[in-house]
Amino acid sequence: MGSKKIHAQPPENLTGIELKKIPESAVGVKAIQSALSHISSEVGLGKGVGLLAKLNQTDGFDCPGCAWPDPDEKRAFLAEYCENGAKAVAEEATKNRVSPLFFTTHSVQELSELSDYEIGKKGRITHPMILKEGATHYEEISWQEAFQMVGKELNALDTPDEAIFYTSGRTSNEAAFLYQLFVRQYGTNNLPDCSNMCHESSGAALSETLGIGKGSVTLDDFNHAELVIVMGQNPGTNHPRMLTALGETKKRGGKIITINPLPEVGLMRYNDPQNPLKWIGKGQKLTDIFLQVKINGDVALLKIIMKLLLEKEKVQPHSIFDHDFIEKKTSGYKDFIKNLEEYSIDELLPQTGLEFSVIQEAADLIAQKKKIIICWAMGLTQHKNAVDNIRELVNLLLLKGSIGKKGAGTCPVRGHSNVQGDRTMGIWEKPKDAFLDNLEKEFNFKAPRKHGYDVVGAIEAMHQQKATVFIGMGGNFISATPDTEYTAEALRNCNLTVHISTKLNRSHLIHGSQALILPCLGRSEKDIQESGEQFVSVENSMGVVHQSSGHLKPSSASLLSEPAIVAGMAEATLKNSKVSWKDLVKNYDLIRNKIEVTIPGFDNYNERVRKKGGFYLPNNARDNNFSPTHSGKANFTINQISDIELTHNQFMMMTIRTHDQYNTTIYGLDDRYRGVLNERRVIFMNQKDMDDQRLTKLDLVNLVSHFEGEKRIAKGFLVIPYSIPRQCTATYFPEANVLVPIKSKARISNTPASKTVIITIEK
Ligand SMILES: Nc1nc2c(c(=O)[nH]1)N[C@H]1C(S)=C(S)[C@@H](COP(=O)(O)OP(=O)(O)OC[C@H]3O[C@@H](n4cnc5c(=O)[nH]c(N)nc54)[C@H](O)[C@@H]3O)O[C@H]1N2
Ligand SMILES: Nc1nc2c(c(=O)[nH]1)N[C@H]1C(S)=C(S)[C@@H](COP(=O)(O)OP(=O)(O)OC[C@H]3O[C@@H](n4cnc5c(=O)[nH]c(N)nc54)[C@H](O)[C@@H]3O)O[C@H]1N2
Ligand SMILES: [Mo]
Repeated sequence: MGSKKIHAQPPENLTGIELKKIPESAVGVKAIQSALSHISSEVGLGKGVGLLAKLNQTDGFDCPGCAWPDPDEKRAFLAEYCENGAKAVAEEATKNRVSPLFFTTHSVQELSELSDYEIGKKGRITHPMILKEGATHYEEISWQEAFQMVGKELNALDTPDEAIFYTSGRTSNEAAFLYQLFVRQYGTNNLPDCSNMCHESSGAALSETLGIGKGSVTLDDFNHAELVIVMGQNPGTNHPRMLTALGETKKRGGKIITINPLPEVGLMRYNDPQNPLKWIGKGQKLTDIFLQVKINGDVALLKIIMKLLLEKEKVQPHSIFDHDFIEKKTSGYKDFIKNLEEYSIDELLPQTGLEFSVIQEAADLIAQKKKIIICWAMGLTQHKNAVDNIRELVNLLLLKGSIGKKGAGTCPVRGHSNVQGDRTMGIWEKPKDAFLDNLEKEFNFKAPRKHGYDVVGAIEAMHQQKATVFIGMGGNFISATPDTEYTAEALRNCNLTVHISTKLNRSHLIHGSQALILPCLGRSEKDIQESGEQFVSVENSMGVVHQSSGHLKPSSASLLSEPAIVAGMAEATLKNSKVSWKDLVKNYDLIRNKIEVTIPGFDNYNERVRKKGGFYLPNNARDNNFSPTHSGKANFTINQISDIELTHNQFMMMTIRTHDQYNTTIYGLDDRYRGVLNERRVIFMNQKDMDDQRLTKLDLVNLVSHFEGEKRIAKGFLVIPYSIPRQCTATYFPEANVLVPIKSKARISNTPASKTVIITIEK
């Protein structure tokens, strides 16, 4: 029995596909029905509706779904949630429990045969658990023993750089600050986080060009924008509350251009969730011009658009570009224009896969507008030239002077609800010296200066046994990372793997010689410490810091809060720390006081975070000030088009999310907005490509990825004809992660290129 394989990948079996007509608009009655059905099956209807009433209200808790901001002023009762927010809450507040008895009756191997959907549905973990060396089952362990074990293993390493401290993006500011402090006092900057796989490319591009790694717009800017361009993003599923903001832009006469290989339903039309009279019917049209670009054709497309603008500008100088802004605020304009002129439209066009006329139409619209917002997400950040993608869109905004003024700017739409806050708190493998100086001064220790491993670096280090302890603050490392089998080998090389988690996931099953699961409170739950009930704080995608307090009774009396778990590990590990970890956890105001003195922008933190709606952090780009860049100005940059060359029979594959998942948490098996029900092992293809490959609808195929002579295979996917450009395909992650090579990543940001995987399709 013990010799049976432990599966790092989800099972290959199919679940019974049903294809449905693709809906015409997003949200509406179906979404409300779906939300209520998830809530009532996981939580119970009465309690569930009570929970939703607290979601994203100023006295309630922050939705664990996405990082889209809440309105500063008006918040409608029961309206500041969305279908997928409701599902996220249902997952956390579920009635189901994973108890010590559950682990006694299910071996690790047995659990690994389940799908991620089945694993997730097992529910909330109730007690700290240990998997002893050579054991087949987890067993209960006391918190004290667990902390001692972490301390013992960390102190046994030759150097602190042999330990990895991962963070997912749900961790509160308070927990994140303590965690990075613990890790730096222990002696390393090995603090990779989910950002490394997410918006790292945005951070890198924006810091270089605008002097701040965050976006510049506020929610109110959508009320003033003349044009919003949405690139590489599927908000109908992943940021549904954003549709309301886009609806506002439209109501005030603004236009929307969408750039995406897929006609994502939510972006085309939607039914305002806050206006029940509009829940039925065809809904409001959102997208005015749809550019169905080829995967990774964005730099080429932006270059064509800017070339067309330049032509117009030459005909009528000062009519299109904002020369006043360019002269006063930017650097590198001349070199940029010179480089742009070296490209010909004929050479660029094939990369986009588009008709020239539709690009011209988009350029004509952009030419007329002065207040432009560009929004983007993973469709731009997860390519080899991802940083180029984002720098290139900044070029467009700079030409138009569309930054640092009302109704205009950059809007990288973040994923995890506090991923931006975690970075602000110092969860970063490449900390700035000024930040470390502040920590040293306040806490009286010598902070490590050598940069640490990011996610890809950490996997490689574990694979080479340069790192042998892995600690994960939330997240699901094995299922979120690329190259599943390689990463599994890396984790199995460790002496100890530790996961601080709310729910069971596959990362608990792909373990080092010994493993710990440390179960923590979720967002929706009451957090009581010695001084009484606590709240935490988070930062949304637009730099608003606000509080979040849970209202539910914790799902088990044995859970600890994330700050308490960090304090426990720190006390057991650090012998000479001058920080009184236990005291800080008694009252989170004390942690916030420490944040205030070490991180700029948090003056009077405790007072301001208690104000309704919280407060905005400073943002130089929003203020039209670009002095933090290397040139002291906003920088034009020269960027590279895609260098991917497909040979005959090869396809580009992007790995995306269904409507029924939150990253690796699978809420259900449907992708309603793409008309696919009850199946995740599918590949979307262009019908003409299917014809060429002699494939018909629902044929079963294997996918083989090709990278620098290496091959990886994922078996058993059903082919679905879909509206997608030629030579482009789409699959879902985590199923397709096994195909993403560890070495295939973005220049500069090191983000896995999980949107451009080169594959062949075998029948
Ligand atoms: N319900 C729900 N909400 C979520 C999440 C979730 O899993 N579920 N995840 C959260 C997280 S962590 C994140 S980062 C965000 C992710 O939010 P998204 O980035 O919207 O998520 P993806 O499913 O990766 O979708 C990528 C989109 O980019 C398009 N795309 C792919 N390649 C290209 C390209 O080369 N060019 C262009 N122009 N488009 C391209 C795809 O067609 C797709 O529409 O959502 C957050 N919110
Ligand atoms: N191929 C491919 N791979 C991708 C992506 C892609 O588009 N394609 N997207 C990437 C992106 S954008 C991201 S952000 C990463 C996501 O990577 P991760 O953040 O690592 O993954 P999640 O699935 O969000 O993590 C879910 C787990 O977090 C735990 N959890 C939930 N809430 C809490 C909490 O409040 N506290 C604690 N301690 N734990 C909690 C639960 O145990 C749950 O199982 O995946 C990346 N991977
Ligand atoms: Mo993300």
